[in-house]
Amino acid sequence: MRLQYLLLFIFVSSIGITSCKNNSETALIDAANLIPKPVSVTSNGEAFEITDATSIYILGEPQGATEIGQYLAEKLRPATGFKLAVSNAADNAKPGNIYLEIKADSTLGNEGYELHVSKDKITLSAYKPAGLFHGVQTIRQLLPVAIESPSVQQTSWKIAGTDIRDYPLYHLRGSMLDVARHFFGPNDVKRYIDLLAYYKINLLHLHLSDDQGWRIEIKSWPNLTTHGGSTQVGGGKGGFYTQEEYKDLVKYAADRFITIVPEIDMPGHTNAALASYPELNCNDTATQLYIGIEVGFSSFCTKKDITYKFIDDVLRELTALTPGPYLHIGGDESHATKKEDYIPFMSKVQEIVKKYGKTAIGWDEIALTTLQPGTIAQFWADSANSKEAVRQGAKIMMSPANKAYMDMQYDSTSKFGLHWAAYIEVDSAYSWNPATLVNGIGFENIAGVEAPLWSETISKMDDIEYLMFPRFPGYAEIAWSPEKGRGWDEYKVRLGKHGSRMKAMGIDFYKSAKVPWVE
Ligand code: TNX
Repeated sequence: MRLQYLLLFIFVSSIGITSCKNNSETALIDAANLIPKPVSVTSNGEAFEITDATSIYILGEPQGATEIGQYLAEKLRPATGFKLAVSNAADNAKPGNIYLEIKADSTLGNEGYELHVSKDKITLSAYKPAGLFHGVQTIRQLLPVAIESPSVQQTSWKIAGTDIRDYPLYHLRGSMLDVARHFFGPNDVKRYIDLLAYYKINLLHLHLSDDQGWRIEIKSWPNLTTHGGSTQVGGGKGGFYTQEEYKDLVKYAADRFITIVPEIDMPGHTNAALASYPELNCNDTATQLYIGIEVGFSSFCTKKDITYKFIDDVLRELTALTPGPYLHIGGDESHATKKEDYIPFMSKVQEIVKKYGKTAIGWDEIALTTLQPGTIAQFWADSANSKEAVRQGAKIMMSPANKAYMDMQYDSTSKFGLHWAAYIEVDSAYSWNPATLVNGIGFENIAGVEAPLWSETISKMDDIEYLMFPRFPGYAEIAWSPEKGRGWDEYKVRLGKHGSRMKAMGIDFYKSAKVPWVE
């Protein structure tokens, strides 16, 4: 009997050991850790190790690949301590290296990529540089968690052998940061951009003006920032971006294939401007600066010519700072503007946007007006408005407040956030489909998916991270990954494994009990 047990024990444990061994390389880089989940992933059982002898080679005509090679080298440097060289190569014959290539495969689209990892080499190819950039994020996620450490770590930098082909579901994948209710300086915005880039987001919507503050320097109307930017919710000192600082942010984002969409909210949400210039008010009297969190009490004087001169100046200066195609003109919660004034106002503002060669985006109320061809309506609350936009032939940006608003509390105990739309736990944030959420708004009507973060209750980067994580990776996946194969039960396991990665990145995330966290 005893011997039988002993033999059984030896037999069982040897199965355990062999199966561990067989899986050890693949387990390292199990695709289970990737967020957003790629279109297709297969494991080939091999593993590649990055060492200090590894080079990053650009194959063929660089066409923008060199900068991405350098970005990859930079990302690998702090934790590995390796200074990987980036140079050109005629072919990928030399083993032990990483190869980047722009290739003429338009089926990958502007943002898709292919990644092949074998024991000999890593080959990352794409049709456009943005695809290479997204592929680099996949490489980062395939490496051991320690790769995100800011200091040198002693470990072997192995990547499990894999073949990935990947491209996004939605063309626009965004997040909004409200820098008006509380001001966040350029360094915070850069960190925000880095966090977006890690999850293959390509759009950063900056809410630059509201009742509590005006945050972008407009040279022709200087009081907007000197006065209108001088405070914030709760009465702090506020702040604003000079045009130089803003340009630097636009470039920082563009280097990471992220387009900044600037928003000037109007005709409501305009108290900071109304406090800065009396002539923008119907009674020619400047309002007081505002540090509360009520909405819907302010309005530009829609009947004055000076209002349109003002908006023209602002949008002209903003256009000069904006290489991207979009200007967001707000249009939400204009409860202090009569409907008969709101409609011609928003139409005129769309005309100005068009005059400057840009495409307008507006919150869903904009559908009450006649939409210019190309105008995007951002669904946040009113499905009737959004359907009306679709009826007019417009595309919708999907930001349903009860699913995608990152300023909503997780539950009643959350230390920051509001809950007017819903409590949004991590599972609820993930479990919805933009293409079926609203009857009558299907995949073909949708321009993209955006997760907004309003800042009434948050004033520091740590607070941003607490509301953003761990919900944000889920929005990135909804926007990027195929609908088929998405499901909370499978996703939560990947997210759980991702926890240590967020920790290594210094992200101060909410440890939701819904997620099986793995240390
Ligand atoms: C609604 S969403 C707003 C914002 C608030 C937000 C808070 C939208 C277009 N308007 O002004 O900051 O709720 O959740």
